[in-house]
Amino acid sequence: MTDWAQKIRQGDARSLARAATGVENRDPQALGLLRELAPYGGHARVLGITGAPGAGKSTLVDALAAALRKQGKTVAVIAVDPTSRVTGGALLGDRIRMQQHHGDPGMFIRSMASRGGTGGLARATGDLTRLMDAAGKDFVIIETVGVGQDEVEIVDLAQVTVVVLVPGMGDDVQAIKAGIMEIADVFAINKADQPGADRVERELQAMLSLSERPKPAIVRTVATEGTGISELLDAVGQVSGPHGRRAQGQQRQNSALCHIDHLGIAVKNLGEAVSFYESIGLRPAHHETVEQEKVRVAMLPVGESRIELLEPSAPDSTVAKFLEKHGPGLHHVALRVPDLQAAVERLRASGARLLNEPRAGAGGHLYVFVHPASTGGVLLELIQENAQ
Ligand SMILES: Nc1nc2c(ncn2[C@@H]2O[C@H](COP(=O)(O)OP(=O)(O)OP(=O)(O)O)[C@@H](O)[C@H]2O)c(=O)[nH]1
Ligand SMILES: [Mg+2]
Repeated sequence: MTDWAQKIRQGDARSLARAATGVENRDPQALGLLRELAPYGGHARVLGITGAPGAGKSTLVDALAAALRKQGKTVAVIAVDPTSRVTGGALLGDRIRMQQHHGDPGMFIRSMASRGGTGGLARATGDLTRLMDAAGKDFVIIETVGVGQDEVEIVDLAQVTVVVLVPGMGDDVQAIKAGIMEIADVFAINKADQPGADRVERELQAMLSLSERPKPAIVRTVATEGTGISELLDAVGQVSGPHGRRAQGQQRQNSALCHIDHLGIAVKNLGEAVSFYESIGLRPAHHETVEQEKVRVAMLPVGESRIELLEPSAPDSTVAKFLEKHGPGLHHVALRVPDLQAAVERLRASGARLLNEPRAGAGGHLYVFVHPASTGGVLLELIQENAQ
């Protein structure tokens, strides 16, 4: 691991700030660092906070971050302004916030304004989010104004999206972009200290009653006073926790589409191994010798999956080397995925180590191997059946 990456993993705030700037500027060295750190990611909860200009998003993010810090959680805040409407005032506000948290190594705050280009901001936000995740931050909070396409993309990064509404919007609730309404997992009615909170809530309820999807929670907040913040965090937890709506939906979707195709087990003696599995009721569906891999194979169906017993047919086969190094045991796990090319692209983006380009095996299936260093210690084979 490079020195830079090591420092970031150790929580060095200065190294992280330098990396964030490099990533924003698409500096090749920083992007290399991002790839190097990718295997450490995947732990952070990513929250999106979106809403109209001046709704109190920054104040709310501040209050959320402070509450999380009190719980001992580390937090990164990314404030994004895709509309280029950032005035001196808004930037000044963000600067004051940064001073408040100055010196707290568990807190990282970065503001990004559009530089006139389109699309680039969503990408930079994604990269910055991955950097913060890999650096070990428990929460990444992304603040963005809910107006355009960029924000919808930015909010796509979030596991949970909070849409901030305020009293006085009245009928304007109807006018809020349908796209933004659709992405809300939780609604915060902020500035609930001002008249009209009841009315916005009624409008919102009425609008949600027309929708088919599960009802998002509605939480009233007064961000300036810290009121409703713990309720908001609870509502967010309901969505993103292991039993949350979002998590369950994704799990169902993923587990329906992916299957364990087979478990590959390296053995010294195929005959002995087969007779063991026969003694617990399994039967080999077929035997073969794969010349290319220098390996003899017995496939034993187990429900929808199989156990693949592998015995080297030559001393220089990879399985023989595996046996020498590790002894007999689990050699690889093979997952069947619906779209191998898409999986490969996601793996590449996250910096995973692929051992080969996707290639076609006998029978027309596509497969790729992923190095154990990226998968938690076991060689992973990804397979797509019937890939024409
Ligand atoms: N009365 C009241 N004022 C609030 C509340 N929350 C925020 N404000 C005020 O609303 C103003 C805008 O707050 P910000 O947090 O900067 O709003 P924002 O949505 O981040 O604004 P932009 O980033 O410019 O879109 C500030 O003056 C806040 O002090 C609240 O709950 N009640
Ligand atoms: Mg703001």
